[in-house]
Amino acid sequence: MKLILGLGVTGLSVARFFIRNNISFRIADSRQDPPMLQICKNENLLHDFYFGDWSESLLEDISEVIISPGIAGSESIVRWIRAKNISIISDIELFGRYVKAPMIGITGSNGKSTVTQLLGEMALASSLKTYICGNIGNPVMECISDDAELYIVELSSYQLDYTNKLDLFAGVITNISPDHLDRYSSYSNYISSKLSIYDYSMFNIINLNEPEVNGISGDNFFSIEKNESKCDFFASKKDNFYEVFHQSKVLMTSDDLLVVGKHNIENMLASLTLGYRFGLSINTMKEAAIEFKGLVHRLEFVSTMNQVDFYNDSKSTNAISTITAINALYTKYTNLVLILGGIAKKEDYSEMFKLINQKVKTVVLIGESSSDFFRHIDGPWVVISESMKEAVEVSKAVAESGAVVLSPGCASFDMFDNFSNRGEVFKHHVLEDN
Ligand code: UMA
Ligand code: ADP
Repeated sequence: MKLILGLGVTGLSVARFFIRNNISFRIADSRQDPPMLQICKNENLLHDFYFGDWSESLLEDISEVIISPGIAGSESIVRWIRAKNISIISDIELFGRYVKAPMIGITGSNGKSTVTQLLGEMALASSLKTYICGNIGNPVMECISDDAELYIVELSSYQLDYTNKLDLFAGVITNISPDHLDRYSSYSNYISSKLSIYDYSMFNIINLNEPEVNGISGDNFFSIEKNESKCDFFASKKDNFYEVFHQSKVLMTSDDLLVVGKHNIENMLASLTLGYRFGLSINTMKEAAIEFKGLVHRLEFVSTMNQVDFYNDSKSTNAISTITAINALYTKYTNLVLILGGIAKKEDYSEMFKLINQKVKTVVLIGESSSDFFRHIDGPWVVISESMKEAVEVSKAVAESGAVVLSPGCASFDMFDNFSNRGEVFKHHVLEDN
């Protein structure tokens, strides 16, 4: 019998698959009332189940465990599984056993979802029956389909940690910077987790700007301003914009795009290189890139009100993504207001504070990290707000002819359900007196 551990969206997708395929399973979650419980009841998926503190008896008669990515390897249940030598796999590995169409995998610290979505739009524009799935929020086990021609799968390090076998047509690491360090005993373990994608890829796609992938033998390469001759796609800054080259010819410039910032050029290069390796037409990819509006909550343009532009970058949950947002905006706006804070990650925020102190006019702090962050801000006007509503009101009052960006650099769970709830609340308050 199989054991599904965790009843979030991953556990639910695996349970549905097992029911459809007459595979017997037990399902367990350490929470008394896990998020997908009611749906499971409605769909009659619960036959052998247990909710509450982990117990070793859950492992009786179990031949394999399919574990949800949110359950850390340090949990007692994982230690018991390992001690008993029971096979433990991710939903991704399970998925790989059943799919027939090629898979492209995308991991990295930032930009995974953007690259996954953009490549997906390029493939869809090429009329391929494409499934965009994985950590992006669409569990892979919901996407198995006989008519699929391509799966584009976002892979988190958590999913890679529980994956032992997988056949990817191509894989990429967008970039690597410290993240999730509460889950890893060291930064180098986190890096190894990311690098493991290349163990499963037939073609390794390499970002030459990322030093951590230097030792990996690559098949296709991209970069901004580095090793042009080696690159399939390359970007270079000219005046105030970037030119994107394919085989020494300018394919497009950043001014052709709806998304902003150098990081989105990096994401574009990753998607183009993966698509090129897969055989998508350059022109179709270019058209899809030009039409790409970006993802919600990632430096998403919300509205212009009273000559102030508002951006929602709620998906920024680490220092580097806030640095990225400031870098993308400060040249355009001299009056930049930043809404920052939440649950700080166990990482070094000093570079972020350095940039904030140089480039941001006003910082509005929210959440648990407020008093700690307050001590590091020296230069901008800084105010602590108790709620998102208050933070938006303060920002509106000071942002004259400039921009307000919510780019928290922190997790959201002190004040919100998740990053998307945080972004929606922000947008609601931005638009409420409109
Ligand atoms: N949990 C328990 N007890 C359990 C099981 C889970 O307390 O028995 C907790 C976990 O510690 C975690 C939360 O519940 O805090 C959710 O974990 P989960 O594994 O049940 O999550 P799912 O609902 O299955 O969603 C997961 C991914 N979540 C995580 O990796 C935490 C989703 O990524 C992903 O979209 C989904 O599978 C589909 O593949 C979210 C995420 O935050 C968006 N990912 C991290 C990131 O992008 O940085 C890695
Ligand atoms: P991920 O799926 O890896 O979390 P997203 O595409 O969802 O990545 O973006 C998450 C955050 O990182 C957003 O704040 C976004 O603006 C920022 N970001 C996106 N792409 C990059 C990149 N290539 N480098 C740095 N930051 C990025």
